[in-house]
Amino acid sequence: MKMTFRWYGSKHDKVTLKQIRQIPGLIGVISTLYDIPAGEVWPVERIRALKDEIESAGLTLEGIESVNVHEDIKLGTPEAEKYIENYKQTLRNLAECGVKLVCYNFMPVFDWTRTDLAKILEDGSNTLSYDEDVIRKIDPAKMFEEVNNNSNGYVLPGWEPERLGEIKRLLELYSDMTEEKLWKNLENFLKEVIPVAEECDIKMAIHPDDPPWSVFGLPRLITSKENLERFINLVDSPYNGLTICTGSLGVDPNNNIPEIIRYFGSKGRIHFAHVRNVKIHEPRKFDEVAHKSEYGSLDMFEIMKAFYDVKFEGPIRPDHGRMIWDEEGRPGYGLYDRALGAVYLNGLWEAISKMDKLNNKN
Ligand SMILES: [Mn+2]
Repeated sequence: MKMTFRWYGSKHDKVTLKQIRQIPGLIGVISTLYDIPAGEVWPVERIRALKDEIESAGLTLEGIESVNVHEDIKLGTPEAEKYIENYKQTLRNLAECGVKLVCYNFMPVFDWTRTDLAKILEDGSNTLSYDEDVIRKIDPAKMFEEVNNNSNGYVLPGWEPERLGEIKRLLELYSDMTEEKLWKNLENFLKEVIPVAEECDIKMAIHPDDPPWSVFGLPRLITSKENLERFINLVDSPYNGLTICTGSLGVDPNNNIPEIIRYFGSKGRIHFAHVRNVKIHEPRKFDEVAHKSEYGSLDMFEIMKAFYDVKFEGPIRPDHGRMIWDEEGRPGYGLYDRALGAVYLNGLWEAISKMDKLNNKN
């Protein structure tokens, strides 16, 4: 595996490439052109400039997270075709610059959803948190406003303020959307895009829905082992793969994460991994916590062992972190706690690989 860090670009991230370069064991970043709206073609010169900037800081661009899918594609409107063509062109342009991995998601309207962006934990740090009771009581547009008012001045992915006016219209458009229709639209997207990804040698890695259940009555698909299996079979190509996000899938206790990693990893369909821990307090009520196993509901040793056992060679990144040491920044994406996460995961990996070699000697 290759340990990486998510970086939003110098205009959109307080964390610098210089800081990332100094985290022990970090080799590269996962980045994006954050200001390009979903549906538009990414210009080659912009991609190249991003790559050059990262490389001159002594890091590599290990992949893109995300190239967002336009809502019209998810809705399956007549406009979808145009946006799919643009998506393909973006993949070609990325390939021209040597990009080999693209992460994306297929969640309607809302990207990841939390009900508190700065819940205070026992140790005084703060973190992202989710409580289904809040979701049940709140109007989605109101929630959208609150997220924007509490994000320390940062624009959160999927929660761009210019979308607020659109939210009501979008929810209206999705009012008769069913899971099966959404699967169909996802299949149409993949049938168009995966052959281009194959030509371009770009591994596509869908991110699970976060949280992995329906929110505000909108259908969600990438939620369980069964649905991941259905997904990879929509287009049976090694380029049609997965991002395993342990914290997204892991808040549903029915999802056995090490087993999921072993199953899809041995099929060669995991191309990217987000590794973080979550503490489930009761069904559909959880906090994001420090990476170390004892703080959450996931066994990080078992998770890293599963990646090791399937010989996972793709990029891994620590996922969201808490805000610690009085850091203020983009919720979930501060420097310190994510850096601690990266080092901890690297430590587990070193121990697992050395124990394995030791055992094989005896
Ligand atoms: Mn994730």
